[in-house]
Amino acid sequence: MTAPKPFSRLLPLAGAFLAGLVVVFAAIVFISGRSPLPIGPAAAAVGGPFHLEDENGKPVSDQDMKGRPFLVFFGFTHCPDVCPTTLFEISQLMQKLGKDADRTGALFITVDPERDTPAVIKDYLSNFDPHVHGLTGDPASIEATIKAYRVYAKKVPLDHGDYTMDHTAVVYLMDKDGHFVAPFNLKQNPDEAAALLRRYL
Ligand SMILES: [Cu+2]
Repeated sequence: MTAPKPFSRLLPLAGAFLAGLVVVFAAIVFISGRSPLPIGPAAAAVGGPFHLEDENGKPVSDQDMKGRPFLVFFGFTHCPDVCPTTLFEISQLMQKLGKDADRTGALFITVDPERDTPAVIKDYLSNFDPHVHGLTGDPASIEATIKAYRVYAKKVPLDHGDYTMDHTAVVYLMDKDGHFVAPFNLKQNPDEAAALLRRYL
């Protein structure tokens, strides 16, 4: 008669434990729709502190936006179509908001600080609603802001030494506390867009 080895008695237990782990892991993957392993809190975060200057050369930081919901859009003044279209749509939205527009904000942050000085941005924004403010800064501050918003921006050389910029065209809706809510859809009817933004006042 031999006594069962302790190890072999543990095997079924270990098996059950491993099976349990697999179930938990599968549940997390199912719920989140992606592997739980590589995701930290930082990866999900969009936005954060920034220190830039507006079209009048006045310093503007994320703290100045506290207390009102705002839209953030990255672009550049030499942009042929996406930026002017988006700024036109934001202007329409601001007009729909009427007096409430004063309780919101819209930031056009340049991805091309080399050419987009405050004066250039000021001139450019004169075509749009005055609630839209343009931000620029030194290349390092712009780079940090681009990173914080998970924006893609890349210089693309053109003929004659000229260049254009490829860039993310997402409009970010930020709440009163400066937290990212969701991408803001400007392609919807302006009344609906205004109603959506009013919900965050
Ligand atoms: Cu653009």
